[in-house]
Amino acid sequence: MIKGFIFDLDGVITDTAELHFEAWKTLADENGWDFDREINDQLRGISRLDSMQVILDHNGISLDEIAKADLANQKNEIYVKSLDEMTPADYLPGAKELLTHLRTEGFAVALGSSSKNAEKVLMQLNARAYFDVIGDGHSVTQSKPAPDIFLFAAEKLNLQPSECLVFEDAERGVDAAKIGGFHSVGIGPKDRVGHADLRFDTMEQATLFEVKAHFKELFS
Ligand code: B16
Ligand code: MG
Repeated sequence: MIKGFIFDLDGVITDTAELHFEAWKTLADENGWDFDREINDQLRGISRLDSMQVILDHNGISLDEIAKADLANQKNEIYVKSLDEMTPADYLPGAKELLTHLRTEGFAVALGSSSKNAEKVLMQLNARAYFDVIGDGHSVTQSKPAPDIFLFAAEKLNLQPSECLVFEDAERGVDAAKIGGFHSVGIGPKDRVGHADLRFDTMEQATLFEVKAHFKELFS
């Protein structure tokens, strides 16, 4: 039976991808690196330091851990500053409605994000009250596709992975859910999240009615 829902943040609850892109682009321009939307798409769902590594590899640059962390911090400062502009109007269409519906139906709800800025994003959206448990970039060390963040969230909800549905917009996020033994809902195009148990193009289509209809036997 499905008793809990675990949501990724960026790309599922709100679209911070554009803000991440702008912050990485600023850092890349300052350092004369090549960086475009194609590279940015590879950063979806992976941690800040792993993202930094992808960008450095793409540019054939090798740096020590301290220099890498310093650059990643610079990017983070730009990104965090841009979060100040985020408001409760910035949910992805359908996300707030689904979270509200889950609350009224009494499901357990957790966040399972790779971001270390998840609390700040939830605060800007005024979304904290929708979540019983916050799993974020501070909760585990191994980032997606390791299933650790979702296992952490399920354990805190006192649920088994088989009792939870994970919502993800990243290929590696869906990989993580599957490796962990969770049911999965992919948000986005087939070539990115087509391996999820159920897929919607947008969160607006991902209503509780549709989800229940698909996983009929798992809802009583
Ligand atoms: P931060 P998610 C991920 O969030 C983003 O998709 C990814 O692009 C970002 O690098 C990562 O968080 C780390 O974010 O720099 O704020 O710690 O999709 O797992 O909610
Ligand atoms: Mg995401």
